Amino acid sequence: MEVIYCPGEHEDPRPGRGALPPRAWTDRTDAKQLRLNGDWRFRLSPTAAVPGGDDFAKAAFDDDSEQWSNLPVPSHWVLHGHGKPAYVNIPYPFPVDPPFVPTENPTGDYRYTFDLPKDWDLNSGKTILRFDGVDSWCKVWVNGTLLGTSSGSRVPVEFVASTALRAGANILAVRVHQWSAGSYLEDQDQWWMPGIFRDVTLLHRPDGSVGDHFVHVSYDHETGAGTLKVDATPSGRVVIPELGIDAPTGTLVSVPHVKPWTAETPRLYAGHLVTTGERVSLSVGFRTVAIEDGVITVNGKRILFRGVNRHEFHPDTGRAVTRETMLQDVLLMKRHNINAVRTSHYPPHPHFLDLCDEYGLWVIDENDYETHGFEQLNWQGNPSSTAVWKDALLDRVGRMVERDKNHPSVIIWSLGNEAGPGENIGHMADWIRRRDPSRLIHYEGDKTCKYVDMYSRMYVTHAEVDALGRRQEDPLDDPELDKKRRAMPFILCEYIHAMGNGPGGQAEYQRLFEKYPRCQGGFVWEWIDHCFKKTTADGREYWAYGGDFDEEIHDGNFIVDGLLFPDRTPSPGLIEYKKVIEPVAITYAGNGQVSIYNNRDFASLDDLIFTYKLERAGRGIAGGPLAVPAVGPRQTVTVPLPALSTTKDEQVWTITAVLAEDTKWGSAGHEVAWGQFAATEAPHRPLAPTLIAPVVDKAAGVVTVGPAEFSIASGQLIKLGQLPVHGLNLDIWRATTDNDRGQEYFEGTCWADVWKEANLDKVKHRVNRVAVDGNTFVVETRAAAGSYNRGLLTTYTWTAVEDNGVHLGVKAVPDGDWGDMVLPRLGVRVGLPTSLDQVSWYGYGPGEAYPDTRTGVKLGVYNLSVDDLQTPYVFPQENGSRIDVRWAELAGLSGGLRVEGAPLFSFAARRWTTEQLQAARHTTDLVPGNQVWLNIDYAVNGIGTASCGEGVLPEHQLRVAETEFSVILRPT
Ligand code: IPT
Repeated sequence: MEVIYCPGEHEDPRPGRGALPPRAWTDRTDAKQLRLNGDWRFRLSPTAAVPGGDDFAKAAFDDDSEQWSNLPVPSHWVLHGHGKPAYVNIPYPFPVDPPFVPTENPTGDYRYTFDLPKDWDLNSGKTILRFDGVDSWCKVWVNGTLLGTSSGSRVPVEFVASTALRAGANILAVRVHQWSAGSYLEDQDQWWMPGIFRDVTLLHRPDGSVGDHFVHVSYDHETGAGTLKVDATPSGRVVIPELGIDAPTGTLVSVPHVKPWTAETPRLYAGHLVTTGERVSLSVGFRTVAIEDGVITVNGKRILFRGVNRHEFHPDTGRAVTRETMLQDVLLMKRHNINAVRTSHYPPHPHFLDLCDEYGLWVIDENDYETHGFEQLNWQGNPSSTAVWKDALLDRVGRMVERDKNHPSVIIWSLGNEAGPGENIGHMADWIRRRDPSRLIHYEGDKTCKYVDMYSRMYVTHAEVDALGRRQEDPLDDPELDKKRRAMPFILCEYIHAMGNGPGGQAEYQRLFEKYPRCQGGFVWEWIDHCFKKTTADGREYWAYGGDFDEEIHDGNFIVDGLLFPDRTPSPGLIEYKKVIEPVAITYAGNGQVSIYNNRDFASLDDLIFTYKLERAGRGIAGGPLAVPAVGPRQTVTVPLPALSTTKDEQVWTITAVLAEDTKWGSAGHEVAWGQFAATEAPHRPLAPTLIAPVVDKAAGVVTVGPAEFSIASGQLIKLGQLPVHGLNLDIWRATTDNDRGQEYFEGTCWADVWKEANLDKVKHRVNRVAVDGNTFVVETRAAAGSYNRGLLTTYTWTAVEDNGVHLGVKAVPDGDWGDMVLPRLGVRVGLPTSLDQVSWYGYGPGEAYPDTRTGVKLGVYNLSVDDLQTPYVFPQENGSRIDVRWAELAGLSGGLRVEGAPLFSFAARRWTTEQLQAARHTTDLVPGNQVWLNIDYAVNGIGTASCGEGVLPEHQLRVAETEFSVILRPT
């Protein structure tokens, strides 16, 4: 047999060939650099075996044929009309046969012609070609000379290009395979998107230029002194003018007084490293990371992570994100009180870390490593435990550490995500410990914490976090390991899953982090929805998710789980998170005083100014600055509030803390924290009935109660004043949320399934009796779902009240066997004319809120259109409910409706029915109908975070029980 083709080197599990050893990354140097980003020539082939072999790499190759077109670099070719992106969460999209990948292996050939600048000196030093990210495997030639190969999509690779280059025009050729042995190591929950997706740069390395440099720092919080040692090859001098440092590399320099770097006070000292051939800029941040008494400390203080997991994503460009987008992310994080990022699940573009240094964010830098798909094979053959992968794993973790080691923001190295257990995890940890003992090591998959420095988990329930806080977790079999793990700090590397409406239960987690020193906070899963724009046949845009690109295997909308919508608009979940993690706790201290607690770990509150506002029945009556004395980290002050005049109305204090001056990340006046509490509560005074009896007109078949007109036959409200009203009935259904549908990861109840099985979405209303009873009109019904004997005996009692109103009392009494059912909602729904398109209310807002997602909303008077009341979740679901509303008015061109609580209600208004909302798969499926549907709720069920995590906590569940509630309706 003569073998004439054998697939390929891209299936070799070992690291690529020909690369230079990894080193610290910087683009701040006086050595010449040439970005090779731009329009490249590109050809896509369906398999790795491309006809013509490597011919395309030859300088003389003709790339003008019709197979070739232009493609921007950096980019993913699947976002430029060559194939499609594909989303899978856990399983591999190809057969698991490591290290082999399918023959069907989209392969991109790239060619780029560039002129070497005239002053580029090829005769001295070296010229290096660097790729910052190529997904997933590449082979590189310059002018037909092979430089090497690389795997490891999100770590850089450098090749020496000097001898292959020539003055004038040069041709760079790159072959990229979508699938390679490395794909087995890159099974992250994200879109599969191949291509050269980060910068390509040519670097001149003059003789005597810096090969590698390592900035070692420390800070002694007791003395205020710092140390600095910069190791470099070759040696040179380190100059930090501001500190008077001008010292040889390799020497330990003590600085008696230095300002430390923290995420709250990101003090950097500018300087440079000078060798005979190069001058590299340095940004030095002095800090010491440690574990002391079982907690993670920086500069001697326990820190608390208020974090997010950030994937790199932009809806137009995928993981090829611009520096503007990186900055936008950092600004959004800072403006929402976020202080930490886990770079899930790979090292980000290196510039992002420069921004974290500069703006102040704690970083867990994560290795580009996940093998989650092996879980369903019981981790058999898993690279973490298979010797053949050891070198590849050491290679990629090394490329991360070497690249990022000079960032003060990086305080923790993470070995990867969801890659099971195994000794290769230990090899990576050992290597890091030897190379960089100044930082901590994280890996959630090391369940026994054999190799890591902290106990990390994901999606743990509140109850378990509480136990962990007390160091009362279930023991490990091995007593030694158990002792070690129990003494460790605890973090949630992922928690509160921001999928769809929610996540609920955030405030309850935060309380645990603040209660137990061991619990050092967590990282929300995740920062942004990963969706691409698509257009319907009639030209309307929507956000596409898994399955929208004809993927054979996909995980649907599980990729739509961010605190930001795909266009980076903050979701209600982010507004909630901002409030839950705010760095100042402002609460009522009693006796007309407000308590102000500085919840920061390092900084004072000197950058903030405080104001107060007093509102009466939602209208501002007083306000002004509030003088707050200096308050150090973790200290409290109490401040008197101005004197109050008494009134019969509800009065509310709102105290806000805003930036006093413009900062790098926010303008003066930006709200950082706030507190709101009652000044005087309004006693609830029931309205006096008018004592006007209902008027019965049997001939016309109607009954009139004050402004309300009813049908005798159906008992239904048909008119309110001049306003036609449609189908006011008890309503217990909501379009299920991702969290209602959840419990995939936790054992527990998936309420959406229980509700559907119980037909709660198909409630029928039977009228038992329509009666006039003194001054009231009474309609007795039984609201019940098909197929079962359970129902709610529902009585509507209507009474005319003063000022042309009608009081509706609803009593719902469970009938039949409800078990321990929870209801989606309990209230009434009514159809109104579409002209009622403006809503104002006095209650919490301006955004939506549910019982367990209501921390971020404030009591006030708000106005929004019906359209703007909707939260446009990418996957349509229940949304837009406003909580604890005192009154709401729907108005339009002609006539309107006012609803008054007796005392409180929740409401939602939308131009489609709940049934349409339930059926929709994309926002474009929601088409306004001929009614505005108003839900007036006594209560709604909580939200929870069961799409991946814990369900609704018992105190936020709406249990079936006998219930009475009332509202007053008035035509306006
Ligand atoms: C966890 C993953 O680490 C993360 O990448 C993401 O997939 C998240 O879940 C859900 O969106 S793993 C899960 C089994 C808890």
